[in-house]
Amino acid sequence: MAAVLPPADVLAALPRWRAADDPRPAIVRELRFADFNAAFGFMTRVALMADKLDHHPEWSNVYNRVTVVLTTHDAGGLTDKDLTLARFIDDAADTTGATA
Ligand code: H2B
Repeated sequence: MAAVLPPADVLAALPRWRAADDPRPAIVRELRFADFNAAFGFMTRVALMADKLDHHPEWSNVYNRVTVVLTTHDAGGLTDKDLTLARFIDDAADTTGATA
């Protein structure tokens, strides 16, 4: 199983993420896109990668806004898997024109 990382280390490596309001060690990023089409395009990219990595986000979407929470359920904390998916999400957000 992946090793649990200190949340402060994970957050230091991911400037666009913050600690989630959650009893578990978890990180969150709130994104905004031009419209629903862009938001769903972003989610589609992330969904395909998440399934490939076997590491899935907890997320919600309202029109052009997407909130993503990452944590590793199996490990009970943050791991390299969250770092990897968060970095992919940051890249996908840039590519899809996220404004926040
Ligand atoms: N996603 C997340 N975020 N954490 C997990 O521990 C996890 C997952 N485990 N996706 C995977 C699926 C697991 O349950 C399967 C059985 O490997």
